[in-house]
Amino acid sequence: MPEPATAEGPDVVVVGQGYVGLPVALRAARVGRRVLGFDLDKDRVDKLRRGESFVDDVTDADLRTVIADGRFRAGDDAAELAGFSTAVVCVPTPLRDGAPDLGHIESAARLLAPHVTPGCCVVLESTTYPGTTEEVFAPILEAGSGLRAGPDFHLGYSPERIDPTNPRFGLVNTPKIVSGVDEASVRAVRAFYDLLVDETVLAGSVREAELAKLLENTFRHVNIALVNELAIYCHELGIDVWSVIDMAATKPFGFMRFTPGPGVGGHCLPIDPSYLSWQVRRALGRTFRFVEIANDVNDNMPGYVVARVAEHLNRRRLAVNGSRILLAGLTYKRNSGDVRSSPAILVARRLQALGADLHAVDPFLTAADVPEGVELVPCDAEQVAAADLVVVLTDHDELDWELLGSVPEHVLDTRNRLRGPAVDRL
Ligand code: SAJ
Repeated sequence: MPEPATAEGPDVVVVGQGYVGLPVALRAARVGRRVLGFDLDKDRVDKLRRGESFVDDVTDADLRTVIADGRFRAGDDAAELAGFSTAVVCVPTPLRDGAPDLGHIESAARLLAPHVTPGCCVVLESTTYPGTTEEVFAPILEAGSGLRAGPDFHLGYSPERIDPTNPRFGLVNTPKIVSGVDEASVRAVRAFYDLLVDETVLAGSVREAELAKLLENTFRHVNIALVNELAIYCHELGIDVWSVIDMAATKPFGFMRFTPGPGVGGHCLPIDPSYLSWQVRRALGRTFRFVEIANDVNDNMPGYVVARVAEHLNRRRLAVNGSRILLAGLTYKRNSGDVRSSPAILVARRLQALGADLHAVDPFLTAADVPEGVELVPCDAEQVAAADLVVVLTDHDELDWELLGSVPEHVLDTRNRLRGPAVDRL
């Protein structure tokens, strides 16, 4: 698709065009800004230039509209960053050997620094530990521009809250926390997002904004670990943990439902809480025990599921070794095609190591996505009948649940998707 020429350079640049950056770039273009979606991944940039989206919440049509309007273009040449009035950085913040890896943030700062001009505004959105914006990101911008964050250019932090495939909440209708290193920066950051979203919420400081995001995900991680550990004990006590959670959830206040599962995957929960515990350990020499315990419990769940598989087969005088097991769902969560840190993949690998004959059904995946030796098969009667055991790991809505549950005494369900007394559940 030919790229319409844009008369001038971008006034907004968004560095990082993934599930966070692309929606931000598209929204800025939609509200009339001239936007450059910048990414170092040339293949990703080529797809965007062709009007092809690779992000759940952005359609090809969304993309082609703003390209045709001349409001959005994708680029991978740092020279194209020149001239921005607002830069938003939405790059990954993974862990490396258990510690925060700020390499992408530092790289983005180095790319932007030569193009930082007096009065411009730079915002970091990537999830990170308190202090990153002012102690890591700002010094690189200042060194590369000769300008000072605050007095010369505006700088702030606004945590991303994108929940891919969420049918109710998206960028526009999710309150956006904003912050700045000084009053003028607060005004500039807030003014930018006030154009993009329904509601901005002012944090008392940049560090508060950074920590608020970590709290959001640590809260989930800890509470998921709570119900995971409860599930283990309920199984041994002969109590139905799913029914217990349903009962507790009838309380209209002071309780929030979380459910057990095969572990915690994705791009957020396995990582963000460890940014917090790492910072507490580094800054205070203390152990953030809740995070450490939650990591331990959640990391243990794939192994626990494998133990339950062995226990289930053993009751039928079958060994894992040589048993034909059909895994239902391999991605990290329902209705997502993302396998990053998926606990289901860890379960598959462990069962494989024990000699199981593994087949899997997952409508979101291709054979290339699944571990070698695991055969991706259609969800059909032949596959279910041939399986010694069906293990539900990720309960995608579009799987044939009536078929998967057609032999309930041959099912271990880790997501409480299948009903009936014969089904074995976490
Ligand atoms: N999980 C459970 N039990 C639960 C909830 C989740 O086992 O009760 C598992 C999921 O299966 C998955 C992992 O935890 O493997 C993470 O699930 P998640 O629902 O937290 O989904 P994520 O990782 O996509 O988290 C995102 C986060 N969004 C951002 O960081 C912007 C999180 O803050 C959102 O609250 C979450 O989506 C959401 O609510 O869906």
